[in-house]
Amino acid sequence: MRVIYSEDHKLRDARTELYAGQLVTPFEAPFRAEWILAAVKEAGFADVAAPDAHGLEAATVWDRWVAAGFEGEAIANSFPVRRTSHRVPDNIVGAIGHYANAADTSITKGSYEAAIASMRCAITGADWLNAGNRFAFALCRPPGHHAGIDLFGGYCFINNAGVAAQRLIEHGAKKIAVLDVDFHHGNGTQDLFYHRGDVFTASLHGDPMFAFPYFLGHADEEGEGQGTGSNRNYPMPPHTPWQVWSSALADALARIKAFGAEAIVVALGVDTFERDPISFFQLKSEDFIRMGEMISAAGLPVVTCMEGGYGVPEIGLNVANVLKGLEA
Ligand code: Q9C
Ligand code: ZN
Repeated sequence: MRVIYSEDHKLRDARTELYAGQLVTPFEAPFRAEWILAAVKEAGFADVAAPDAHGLEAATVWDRWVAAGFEGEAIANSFPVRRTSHRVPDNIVGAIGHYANAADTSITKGSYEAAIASMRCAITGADWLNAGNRFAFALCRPPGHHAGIDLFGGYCFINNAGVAAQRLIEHGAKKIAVLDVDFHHGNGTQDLFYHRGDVFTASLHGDPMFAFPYFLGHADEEGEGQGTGSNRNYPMPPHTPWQVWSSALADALARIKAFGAEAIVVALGVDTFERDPISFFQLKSEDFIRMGEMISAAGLPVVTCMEGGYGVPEIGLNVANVLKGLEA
């Protein structure tokens, strides 16, 4: 298992998240990656490498926000919804609303650089598989699975797992699967590949009737056009325990095998943990070992990209347990 980690994640250190009608300290904060890195090292995963360099174009959002004279962090508050135009406004407030799918995620100085570093971890992880290795863990932060083709939100800016899948395809793979086990539906990843037949996307998550991202993730979303049949959603109700969750995982893995995937990109959130502060499943720390074992039993190369998992010290242990299960 190679672990890919960049210190540049620390450049994403927002002060504000719009949550429960207040600006709170973000759940998605630098300590997460530090705790996870420490725990995976502690568990014996010592092969930690920095990501390779991959393109960085200049981003202008933060500069435009500052130039507008605003003192707070850049938070979208107006959105193109039903019966509106989809032109991109010149005004920076309108422009960020155009590209946002949620108002929870503030943009700050350094957020873009951190998002690029996170994406680089995913690309480098995919390349570790491209070089013939079986397992990589891209310790991506900020996360990515809520970022759509042209949308940010849900703490995500660039869809790291999607980029990894594309990297594997561009290296010659004909079929790849993205398996999203984060508590939240992988709406961004679903968006990226919804019309494509070469990338199978599966997501196990809190039912969007009750959980973020609310507007996507239902069981009847199966893909369209060339992608018909290549998206699978497993929405589950509050208090779902491992016994139920794992039968959804078994079904997803069977479909990934039937699809003929040559590798799996795992979008790994450990916010399915019973004490996660913003989620409602009931997985226990030892369940994450079983999760890794089940995924490993598919017999495919696996690049794991870090997604969510918040607040509690166990996030590190839970991630290390998945990696242990994968290698068992
Ligand atoms: N009461 C990821 O796990 N806020 N993003 C939800 C719940 C947004 C989660 C509020 C959660 C985004 C990568
Ligand atoms: Zn999540």
